[in-house]
Amino acid sequence: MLNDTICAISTALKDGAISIVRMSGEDSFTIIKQISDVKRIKPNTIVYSHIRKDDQIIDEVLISFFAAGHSYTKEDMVEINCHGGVYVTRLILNLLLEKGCRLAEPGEFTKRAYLNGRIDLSKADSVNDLIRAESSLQARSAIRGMNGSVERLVEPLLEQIRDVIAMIEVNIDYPEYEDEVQMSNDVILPHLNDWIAKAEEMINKAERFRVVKDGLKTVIIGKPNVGKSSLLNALLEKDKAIVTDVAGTTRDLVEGKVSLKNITLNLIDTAGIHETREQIEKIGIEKTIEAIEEADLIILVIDASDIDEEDEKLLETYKDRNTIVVYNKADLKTMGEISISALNKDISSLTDYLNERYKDDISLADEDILNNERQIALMKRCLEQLKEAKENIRYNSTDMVVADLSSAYHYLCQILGKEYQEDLIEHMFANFCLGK
Ligand SMILES: Nc1nc2c(ncn2[C@@H]2O[C@H](COP(=O)(O)OP(=O)(O)OP(=O)(O)O)[C@@H](O)[C@H]2O)c(=O)[nH]1
Ligand SMILES: [Mg+2]
Repeated sequence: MLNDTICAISTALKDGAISIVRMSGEDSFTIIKQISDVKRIKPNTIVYSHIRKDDQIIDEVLISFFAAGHSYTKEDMVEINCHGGVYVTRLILNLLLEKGCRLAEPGEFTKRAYLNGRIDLSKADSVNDLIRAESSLQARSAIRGMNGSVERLVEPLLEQIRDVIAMIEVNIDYPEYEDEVQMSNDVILPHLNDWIAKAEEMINKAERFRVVKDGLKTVIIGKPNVGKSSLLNALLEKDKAIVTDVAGTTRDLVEGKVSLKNITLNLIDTAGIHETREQIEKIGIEKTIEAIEEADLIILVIDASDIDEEDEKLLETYKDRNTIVVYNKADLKTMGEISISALNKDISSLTDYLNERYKDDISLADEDILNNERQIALMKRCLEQLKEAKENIRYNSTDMVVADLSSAYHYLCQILGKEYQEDLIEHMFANFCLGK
């Protein structure tokens, strides 16, 4: 039900200086008058007051009033800034419930903002992303989203597809109007190629950014004893993994997380890869292979002082994956572009290289890009439909092309949470004054 009045505690429910209890809906102003000293409400103001229950003062508070149309939800809203004890905050919430408010569902204030047309769905996504942000990159991209980055990105593509659908439909429905542009295959195809390239670029950038934003799943691999665990410890700046001079020390996966300037690495140290009959080590190596499958980045460690054909084999196997080759034990012998001494915690050539390598991906934080899984998944479906349309153009099937374009358009509307059918029909009638 959209027109009932909802309430919730908007701050974390733990002891603190201040808590905020929020109310939204048409009875908000009536209810606040019943439980406080407020007699007349002047919208968009904050007043000092008391909350009362059965004439007893429960708390001394500040109350903000927002009139419909000028609030977060676009409905009448009240925010009560009360003292932050859990007990008092709950008491105020219960009072609102007694007076007829309903407890809001998670995200319901933002849902109302969307349903009442204050924000589109991509902005609502971003509110959620901002609340859940754990790093500055995540927060930066969420704020861009709240300021309409996804809309700015998707809307032009959506409009172009809509225009072409409308023109094809007009050609079909009104063949007698020859002065309208004829949407032949020659006209449609360049548009399709352009849209496909744009959709692919949006997906590519969003996925690259997602990796740096959420942290690169990074596995450290190599032969036994090359210094993988020493490198993990040096990156984490603590002795997380056991290091010994016995080959085959690490058997299970050891995990850790490190932030280097801008990027975050979700690190996994693994068992050294080599031929072995030893049962536990074998299981460890199987786990290593599984971790490699899921990795965004592989750091292949080689002992520069002791290279043999097992290293060559690993280089050959992983060279086509997203692999960085690191030559360790630089205190004994230096070689290669990235030369480190994990033992001496001298790993700056690796960290500098990583920061440089992902610089472009990190700078995507300042571009308009798709922000989350939901949006990326819908753009992928849109791309599939555009490719289908291109396929169907070759078979000269106008009906199929229109159906594909409509689906593509539909997915773009879903990204922004728009009603696609209505929008399309309205546009067709508005743009084509055919005197009918
Ligand atoms: N001289 C030198 N020794 C190193 C360096 N890094 C690691 N070592 C030594 O190499 C040996 C093996 O180090 P680990 O970090 O356990 O190697 P690992 O690759 O994890 O070995 P496994 O877990 O057995 O596969 C230890 O004796 C380390 O002290 C380095 O930069 N220089
Ligand atoms: Mg190890």
